[in-house]
Amino acid sequence: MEKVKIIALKESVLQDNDRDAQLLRDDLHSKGTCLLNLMSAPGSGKTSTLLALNKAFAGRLKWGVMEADIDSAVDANTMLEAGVPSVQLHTGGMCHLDADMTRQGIAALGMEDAELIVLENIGNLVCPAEFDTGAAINMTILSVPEGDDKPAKYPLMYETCDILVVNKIDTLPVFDFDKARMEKYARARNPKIEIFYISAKTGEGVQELADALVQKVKEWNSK
Ligand SMILES: Nc1nc2c(ncn2[C@@H]2O[C@H](COP(=O)(O)OP(=O)(O)OP(=O)(O)O)[C@@H](O)[C@H]2O)c(=O)[nH]1
Ligand SMILES: [Mg+2]
Repeated sequence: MEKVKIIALKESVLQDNDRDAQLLRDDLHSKGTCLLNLMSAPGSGKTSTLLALNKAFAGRLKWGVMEADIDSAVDANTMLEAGVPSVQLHTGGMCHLDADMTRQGIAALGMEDAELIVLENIGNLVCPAEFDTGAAINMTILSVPEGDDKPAKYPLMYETCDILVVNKIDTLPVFDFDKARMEKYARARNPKIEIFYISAKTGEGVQELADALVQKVKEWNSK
């Protein structure tokens, strides 16, 4: 098995993260690379969704993944085994990545020709939403077992994101998850948020999400 590269990120010395994030976004854009920041609570299905997307992309995108965690190399190994170039980033206990940490990860991934780089951020609904990573697309996952009230309780996450993926819809029959209520809360925070319903387990809805992402990435890179 290919040995996964583990990078211990250094804390950023830059104070102005927003400015640094914009520099990174511009730099990636000039190279034709779209960065997608994927955020959610632990266990919502970030890695499972990336695996499902890999199949649904069907080779249409040259892409790689940065897996950020406090510890372990589980997620990067999972993606590598699926044939997706990946590195594991360790944040030294921090609950989010900022733009400079993201830049270190991109350098370690070493994919100058990537059309899409996904940052699987630390599982957390609060801290990651507070830091611009330089991503062109911010995407969050809410899984059905977490409950339909999360957009009301963690508003910044939904305000920050362009795309909301509701995952684990195969479990809808056993949870009291009210889609209309969830959408009302989410759109109250962010009227423009795009919502996709998927099951990373059964594959339902994944093709629609993959097609939308391919289109957004190509649009961003050719802008
Ligand atoms: N029933 C069901 N289970 C799912 C689905 N997607 C993921 N899971 C399960 O949910 C658990 C967590 O999935 P992960 O993909 O590891 O979640 P994650 O968000 O990457 O987790 P962290 O990286 O630890 O934050 C695993 O046991 C998955 O098999 C789904 O669509 N339906
Ligand atoms: Mg994961």
